[in-house]
Order: sequence, then C-alpha cells, then structure tokens
Amino acid sequence: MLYPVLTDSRGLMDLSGIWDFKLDDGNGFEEKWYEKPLEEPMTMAVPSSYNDLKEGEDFREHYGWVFYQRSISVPAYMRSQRVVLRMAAVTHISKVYLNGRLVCEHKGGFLPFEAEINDYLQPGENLLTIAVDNRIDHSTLPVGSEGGGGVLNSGFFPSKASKKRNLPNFDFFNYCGITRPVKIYTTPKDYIQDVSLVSAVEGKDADIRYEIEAVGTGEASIQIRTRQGELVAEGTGLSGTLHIANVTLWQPLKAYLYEVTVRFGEDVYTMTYGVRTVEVKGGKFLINGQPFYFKGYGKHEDTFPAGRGLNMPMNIKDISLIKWQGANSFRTSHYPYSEEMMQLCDEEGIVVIDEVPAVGVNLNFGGGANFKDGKKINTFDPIEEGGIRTLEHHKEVIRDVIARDKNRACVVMWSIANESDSSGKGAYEYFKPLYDLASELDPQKRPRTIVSVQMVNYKEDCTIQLSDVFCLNRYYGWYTCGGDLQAAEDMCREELEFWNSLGKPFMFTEYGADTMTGLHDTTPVMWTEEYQVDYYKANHRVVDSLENFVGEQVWNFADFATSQGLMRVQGNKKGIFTRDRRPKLVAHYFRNRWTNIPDFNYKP
Ligand code: GCB
Repeated sequence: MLYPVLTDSRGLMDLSGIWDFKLDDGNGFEEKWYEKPLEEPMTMAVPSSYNDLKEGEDFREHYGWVFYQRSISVPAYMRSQRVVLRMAAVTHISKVYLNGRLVCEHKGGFLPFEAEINDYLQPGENLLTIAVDNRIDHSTLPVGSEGGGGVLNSGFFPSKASKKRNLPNFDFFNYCGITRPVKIYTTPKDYIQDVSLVSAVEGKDADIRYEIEAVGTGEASIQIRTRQGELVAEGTGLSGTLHIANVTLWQPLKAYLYEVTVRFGEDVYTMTYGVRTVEVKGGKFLINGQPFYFKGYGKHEDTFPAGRGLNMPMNIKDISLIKWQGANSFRTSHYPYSEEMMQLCDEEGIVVIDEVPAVGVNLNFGGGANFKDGKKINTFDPIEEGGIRTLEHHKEVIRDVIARDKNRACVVMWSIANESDSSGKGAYEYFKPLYDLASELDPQKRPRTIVSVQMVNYKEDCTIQLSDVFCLNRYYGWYTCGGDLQAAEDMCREELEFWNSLGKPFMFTEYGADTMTGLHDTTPVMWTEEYQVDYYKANHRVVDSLENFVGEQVWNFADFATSQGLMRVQGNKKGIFTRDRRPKLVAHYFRNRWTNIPDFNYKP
C-alpha cells in the first residue's frame, strides 16, 4: 500500500490534532454515538495512545471500545477527485463512520487501512467517528487471554478480579487508540494503486525491475533521478527493467536514495528508493555482497506520555543515539513501526528486521490463558479445543506489512513471529505456509525468520527447518543462571555451538538483564548497572568465537512500559537507555565495543 504524498495530481490533508473522545460505557453502539456529536466528550490527541493522557486506573486499563470524533470538510475541488480516508494505525480493532454511516472496519493495530469516501461525503461539515476496541484474545495479534482475565499475578495465593481487563500474552503495555496519523488524500479517477521495485547489481551498474499496478486507463511511465534531479533511467509501460550505470548503492549508515516518479494518465506518484541487495550465503548475511554484522537492538515504540503514538522527535533522537553508539540496526519488536520511522531508517541507513505483530502465539506463557475446562491446551490444538485462532489474521498481517514495506531498502529480513511455540506440536504445519506466503509476496525475496524463545528442547524448534537466519532470544545470566555468570557462559556456549554447527547464519535478537538506573555495587549483583555490563561481557566471550554468529541485538534499546507484575518495576528495565533516553553504564560499554566492530567482515 502506497504512503500518501502530495504531488501535481494528488491532494493531502492531515487530520492530526485534538479530537473529541469518550470511553464506551457499554451503550455506545446501542445509542449510536457515531450518529451525532458525542455528549460531554473529553479532549484527546491524535495520533497518540490514549492510556497515559488522562489520570486514573479506569482510564489507563479501560477494557473495550472508545469513541473518537471530529468534524471534517473536504474542499469542493478535492471532492471531484477520488477521496480516500487513510488510517495509518488504530489499535486494535476499529469501525469508521462518516455522517453516521459505517465506512469500513479493520482488525490489527499496527498497519494502515483505507477507504474511498466520495459516496459518504457531503458539502460542508461531515461527522467522522472512529470507534476503537482494545481487547485482545486468542484470535488477535498480539495474543491475549480469552474473555478478559482479571487476575494479575495470582501466584500461590488466592486472588480475585475486581473487573475485566486485558491480560496480554506478551511483555509490553497494551497501549491503544489512534496511534498514527489519519489522513485524507485524493487521486484522479484513473490512478496508480501500487509500485514494486527490485534491484539486481552487477559490478558498477544496477538493473531495476519495476511493476506498476494501476486502475483505469492511461499511459504509464517511470523516471529515476538522483537527489540533485539528474535523470538516470526511465521507461514506459506498466512493467519493465531500467538500467542505472555507475549506481550509488544504499549502504548501512551510508544511505543513498534515488527519487522515483511514476505516472499513469493524469496521476503522478513520487517516492524514494535505495538500491541494494540482500542474500544469505552459507553462514553469512550479505548486504551488497559483503558479510554484514548486525549491531543494535530490539526496540519498542514506547514513550511517555504518547505510549505507542507516533513520536517523531523521539524517533530522530533514537537514530542519533543508535549512531552515537556505533550500532547499525534494530528489529521492529514486536509489531511493524510507523511508516515515518521506516522512511527515517531508509534515509539514515539503519538496517531493519521487520516484524509482524505475531507475539504471544504461544500458550505455554500467560496467566492462565492456556487452560480450558481444567485441561492443558497446546498452542496449535484444534480451535474447538481452545487452540490459537490466529492463522488467517497472521496471513493478513504478513500480506499487509509486505505491501507497506516491500520497497524499503532498510528492510533486510521479515520476522514472522516473536517467541512463538515453535517447538510445539503442529508448529511446523502452522508456520510453513506463512514462510511460503512471505516469499511469494515479497518481490525482493528477502530472508525470513522466526525469533525463537529460549527453551530446553531447542533442537526440536521448527525454525531450524524453516528460517533463513536463526534469530535467538536468550537470557543466560538473567532468567537462567541469574547471578552466576560463569554457569551462564558455559550453558550459552553449549547451546550456541549447536546453532553454529548448522551452517546458516544465526544471531541474538534479544539478550539482556533488567537494570535499575542508579543502582551500583562493587561486587556486581543482579539489577545493578555493573551486573548489566558483566552480563553482556560473559555473552560476548561466547559469541565472538563463533564464525556463523552474524549479529547482536540487545534487549532493549530503552526501558519500556509493561503490564504490572512481580518482575516489572514500573515497566521492563532491560534498556541500554532509560525510558527518557539517558545512558546506563552499559551504554558506554557498548559504544566502545561497537565502534570497534566493523559493519562488514567482522567474522573471518
Ligand atoms: C522476551 C520477549 C520480550 C520481553 C523479554 C523480557 O523474550 O520477546 O518481549 O520483554 O523477553 O524482558 O523478558
């Protein structure tokens, strides 16, 4: 799906601002709140998660629907074109109404969706309402406990619930709302629907295969220019191959983007495009033919008080910190990030592992989420017996993330899930079609992975058969062997030697230790800043000696908000930076390590 841009043929309006807002009291749909102005509404920022913007537990932990509303008008000269309403992300389920009529419904909180609204618009003011449901269960991605569990951390002691609430089967706060911009854009009636670009590089030259998908009739053409405006290649027709002589490649941390202009009839669409190749060969991960070493992080879109709401200044700051530290990459744990962040990574040369929101596809976790009628349920058990119901939606999110990000140079690999039950019975049958789907849909045929959870039976992990790169989340020295770093190092070495022997590239996509900033000790103990440094040193003694180990992404870039729990101190504290981006001791350790590790050819 194309990102909306302003061109000679296309109009664009951003509906960001203060909207009216109301929590559903259970009567919102029955009383048809979407038909008239909300009574006694609150104010609410769009885009943003709503949870931290008003006070009180009832608000922060609201379970169910909320209503957002504002009035819009679309100038008459724009209404003569095709008018499209586009939501970049609404978490998790939404119904969009214009003047009381349902325009569209959508499931999935991290990917864009849109609808043509010409038939719903009237001259003058129009009432736009977006109802948003934040409930998660066995059918949503991310996955939550069924039916709204109420008990947090009951542990050994009897506990009861005062109300229904979301019980995430994942470790980040269930922020929700209209988290990314809502826009209106227009196109001519005959228009460009999609563009796909794929590069092949030979010596100093590149061939760019292009495909334009268009609706209606018209002549199609494409032009590629340098950033200075010099024309380097052009073609006509809906598909073809363009040749760029003396190409400037997009390289990690040395990004170069060409300007692409596509025309179809009256319609014009412009975008940037970086030329680079990605390939897995033997135990190496090649970018532009050179063995690349990933240095970076698992991140979150998580800031105060916007929650998961688009925070452009923080995105700029984060990229600056990534560069300060000598890192070159991150994973969009655990959901696709905003289009603005992906554009920034394209511009700044940050290498991205793009993950779909499939976190929690694992009923071995979770506060009682995995028991039905007193019987243990396995993740991939038949649906009637309580097994996971995510498969169809999982296909949708893979389809949608590839449709959105397929042309991005920064994206070098798709992550199909995080910490799924990949050694469980039925896992191979569930995941094989998803890997196939990603290959089928991605014009660039990028490598695919599932980020795997630490487990005793790691040799039974179905990702061994399916992944192009083995991505491991491992906590030797924290969740196992916590406080005994010698044992941690020994166990880590034993497992990693197994992965190294398989002949494919493998890497850490998570490893880390919770650390309270300001806690210090001469003898490093868990939670101190010194322990975090020693934890990483122990792990590095192992990975530096393994030739197929192609990258280290720490958990996490910064401290982040989670549900409340006995293991969380106002959130997860494994950040290299605090939530407000101050460095912990370990940030300096990594700066020193990473500025001494080259981006290419680190391993012999
Ligand atoms: C994991 C998860 C991540 C958690 C992390 C932790 O393995 O993938 O979402 O936040 O562990 O800190 O426990």
